[in-house]
Amino acid sequence: MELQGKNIVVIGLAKTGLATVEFLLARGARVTATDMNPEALAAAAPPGLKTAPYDPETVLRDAELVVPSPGVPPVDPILTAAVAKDIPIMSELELAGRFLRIPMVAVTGTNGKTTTTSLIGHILARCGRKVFVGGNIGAPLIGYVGGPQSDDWAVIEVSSFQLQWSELLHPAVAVLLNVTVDHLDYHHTFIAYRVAKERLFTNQTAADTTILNGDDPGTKALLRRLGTRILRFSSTSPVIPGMYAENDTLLHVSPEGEKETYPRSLVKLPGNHNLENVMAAVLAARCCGCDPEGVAAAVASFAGIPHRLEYVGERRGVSFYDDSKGTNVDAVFRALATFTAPVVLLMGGRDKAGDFRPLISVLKEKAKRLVLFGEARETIGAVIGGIVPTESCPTLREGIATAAAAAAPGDVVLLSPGCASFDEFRDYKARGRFFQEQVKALAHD
Ligand code: UMA
Repeated sequence: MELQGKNIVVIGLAKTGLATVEFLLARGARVTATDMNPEALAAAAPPGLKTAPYDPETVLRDAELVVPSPGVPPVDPILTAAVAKDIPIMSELELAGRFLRIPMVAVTGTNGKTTTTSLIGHILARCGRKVFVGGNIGAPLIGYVGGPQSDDWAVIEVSSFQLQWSELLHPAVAVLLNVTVDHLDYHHTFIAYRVAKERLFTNQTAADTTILNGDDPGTKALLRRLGTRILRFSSTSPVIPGMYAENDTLLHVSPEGEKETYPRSLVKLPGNHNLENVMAAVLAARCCGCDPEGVAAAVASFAGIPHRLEYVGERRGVSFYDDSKGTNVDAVFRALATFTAPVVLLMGGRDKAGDFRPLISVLKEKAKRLVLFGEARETIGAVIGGIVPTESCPTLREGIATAAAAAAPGDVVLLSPGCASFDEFRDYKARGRFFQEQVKALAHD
């Protein structure tokens, strides 16, 4: 793809936008950048970059290509104007994919992406492969493809936002962990969200591998459509070829019928959903040529990722868990389902048009109290408030104090917000760090 002299518009000037600008300028493109936040726009300083106000007419005047940041929704006025004017739109991932020279393992799904991506990276590295781990997990791929690309594999966490404007992306190994309702504020319908996720497989051929969740009802339709080497994983029933749980064992059966087993006890991460994430990661790592012994040792040494059901500590006999990364309803469901002790659940933040009704049964079964906080507290309260005793607090700080006071020895206090963090925090990490600091400051007795 020739970029020299091309007029390219970049929307959004945070992590992705800035890395994209740098890549494009280095390749001789004429780059105009814009951001709805005037401060971000004013702060953008790369030499040679032209900036423009957030106005479709001005920004798109000579545009030949538009690269939006992942957080820019399709209904954005500049994007809708670009569509109307037939100006091509490409996500940063799509653009980066066109310059990637090493094979890609791509991981998408509503929940578990970061854990699975990290684990695949961890296994590959422990098995002696050189690996770049990036994408939605942190470092944008565009920043990598501008460099020497000296790794064996790129393991990329892919969000539905990045797939929205993607056409030729071609992972050698593609993993779809699960699809449940999320990001309706961006995609508007569940179908549109699912379609975006499945765009990951569009360019895969018989030489490529697709790893799917055998327990996801949408997988059946995909099985009929895909012409790839398909492997499935399941925590409930045998799936061949693929990997499944049977009593204390995880069984892996290859397409050639070869069997290998892994003790279930290797998996240190809590919950059924993590068992699924581990099986998906093992399948991917085996596809990348890692040997079973190396894979087993790497899985056993993986302790999980921060803010994902992370154990924070114990205060007065109460265990505190930080699941700040649980920003949608399904994540809250999975987190709650993990515990056998009574849970005081902290939920809230900025609503993403989530449907909270699916939580009713698991709340009744697992939670002794619900503490709602932040901007979404009334919206959530209107749907599930009162299912168990419920309190409402304006901020997370007050929510934590209320939850700690309500918990008795033997209980769990779980922050699994089911919402974005942006009403009070920069991101879910800042929210998780705040929770951990507050918990550590609680009295021991
Ligand atoms: N902006 C606009 N117009 C808009 C929206 C935003 O101009 O309509 C501007 C903002 O003012 C801001 C910039 O765009 O200056 C922000 O862009 P962004 O939201 O795309 O954020 P980045 O910092 O570039 O981070 C993005 C991903 N963010 C989102 O998808 C919302 C990060 O994923 C990702 O780690 C990073 O690229 C590197 O790849 C975060 C995320 O929340 C973790 N992802 C969602 C999730 O996991 O659920 C998909």
